[in-house]
Amino acid sequence: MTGARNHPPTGSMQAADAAHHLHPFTHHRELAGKGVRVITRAEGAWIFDSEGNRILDAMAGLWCVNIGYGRHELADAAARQMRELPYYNTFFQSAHPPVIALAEKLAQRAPDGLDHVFFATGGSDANDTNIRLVRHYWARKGEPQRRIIISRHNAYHGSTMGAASLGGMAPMHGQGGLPIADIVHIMQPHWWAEAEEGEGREEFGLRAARALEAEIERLGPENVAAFIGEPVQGAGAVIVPPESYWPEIQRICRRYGILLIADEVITGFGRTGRWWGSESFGIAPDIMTIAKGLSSGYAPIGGSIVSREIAETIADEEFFHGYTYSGHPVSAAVALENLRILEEEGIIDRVREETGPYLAERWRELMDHPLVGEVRIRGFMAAVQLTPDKARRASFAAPTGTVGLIGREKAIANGIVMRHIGDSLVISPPLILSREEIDLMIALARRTLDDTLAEVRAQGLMEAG
Ligand code: PXG
Repeated sequence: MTGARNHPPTGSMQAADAAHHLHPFTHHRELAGKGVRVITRAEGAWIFDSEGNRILDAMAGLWCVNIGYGRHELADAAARQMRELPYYNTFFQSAHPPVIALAEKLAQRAPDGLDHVFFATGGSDANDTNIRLVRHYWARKGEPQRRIIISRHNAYHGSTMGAASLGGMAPMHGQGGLPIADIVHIMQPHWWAEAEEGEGREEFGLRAARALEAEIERLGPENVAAFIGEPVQGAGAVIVPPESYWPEIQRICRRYGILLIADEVITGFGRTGRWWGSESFGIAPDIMTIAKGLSSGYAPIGGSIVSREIAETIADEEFFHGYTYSGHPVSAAVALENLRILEEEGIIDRVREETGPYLAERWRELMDHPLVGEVRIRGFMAAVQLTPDKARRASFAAPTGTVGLIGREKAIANGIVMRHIGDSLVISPPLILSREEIDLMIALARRTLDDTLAEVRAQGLMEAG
C-alpha cells in the first residue's frame, strides 16, 4: 500500500522543512542531519508516511486522537460549520449555536457541581486561564493574598509562560526565566523513581500526598490558592499514582479550603476507561483542564470546566481574560461530533470493560522482559520502565534517555510509534483498537524491546549507574 500521493517528493519536503520550519521540542541541527519524517495520511490507528510506510500509531498523535483517524463525520461537521458560520467570537455578549451546545454537553458530562466552561484553544492556554481565574476567584472572595499554586515536579501542564511554570519540567524551567512568581512544586507520586528502599506503594503514595500538607503549612494556608495535578502524569512517563494518593490529596485540599485543579488534558474523554481521570481516582475537582480528546485532535480546542461556586463568585465583575478563538465555532462543532461518536458507539465503555482489561493483561506480560523493571498502566495509557537491573530498581550509567531513545528508534523501525520519556517507553493508543490490533501492538512492543536490548548490549550500555 502506498501513502505517497498528492505531495512533493520526500527529499524536497525535508529540505524545505529544514530550511524554514521551527518545530516544538526539537534539536534542529540533529533533525536536519536526519531529515524530518513526513506523515501524509491516516486511517483508524494507522498513519502513513511520505515513503509509503504504514505505522501503528500507539501514541494517538500526541495522546489525543481518541476516536481514531479517518472519521469523515468530523470533516463533514467542520465543513458544514465553515459554510454556515466559520467564525464569530464569544466576547461582548455574543455566542453561536455550537459553543452553546458544547458548553451544555460538557456540563452534563462533567462530575457533579462542575457546570460552566471557559474555552481556550488547547491545554496550555486553558491552564493559563486557570492561573488567572483562581487568583481572581480568591480576590473576589476577599482573600487576594491567596496567590500561590502548588504543583508537582515532573508535571506537564503546557508550554506557555504560565502553563510551563505550573509544569515541573526542569529543562523547561532552565530556559526563558521560569517559573513565574508564586508557583511551587512538591514531589511527584512516582514510586519507581522516588520510593525509599523497602517502601511499599501505598505507604509511598501517602508520603507523596502529605508533601502537599507540609508545603501548605510552610507557605501559610492563607496564601495558597490551589493545587494542580494530572490524575495520571502523562508526559512525565505515565506515572500512575498509588491508590492511596488522590484521596489523601483531596482530604488535604478540603482541610485547608484550597481549590483542586485536575488537569484532564490527557486523562479526559476516555483515556483511563472512564470519561474523566478524576472519576477513575475518586477526585472531586473544582476545575478541570480539558483539550486533546475533546475533539480527538481533529481541531484545536481546550478549556476549563469550573464549579458553579466559582462561576457564581466571579459573576459580578468582568474577568479581563479571553482568546480570539475561545469556543471557535468550527472546533466546537467538531468537538460535539466527537462526543456524539464517543457516546453513541460506547467507545469508553468498551475500553473500561473489554479492551482496557485485555490491554492491561497483555501489557503486564512485558514485565518478564529482561529490560523491563516496572509496567505502569491505566486504561489506554501505559509505560514500561527500562532498567539494567530490575531487582535494584537501577537506572542506567549512560545519561538518562540514552536507552529510551534507542527504544524509540527501534520502535519506528518496527512500524510502531511509541514515545520515549527518559528511559521509559510509553503508549497512549486510539481508544478504538481491536483485540487483534492490541495483540499486534504487544508483539511490536516486544520485538522493539528485544531489538533495544540487543543494541544496548552491543553498545555496552547495560551498566547500572
Ligand atoms: N496539560 C497536560 C496534562 C498535557 O499533557 C497540556 C496541558 C498542554 O496542552 P497543549 O494543547 O497546549 O499542548 C498537555 C499537553 C508529550 C507531549 O510529548 C505532551 C503534551 C503536549 C505535547 C507533547 O508527551 N501534553
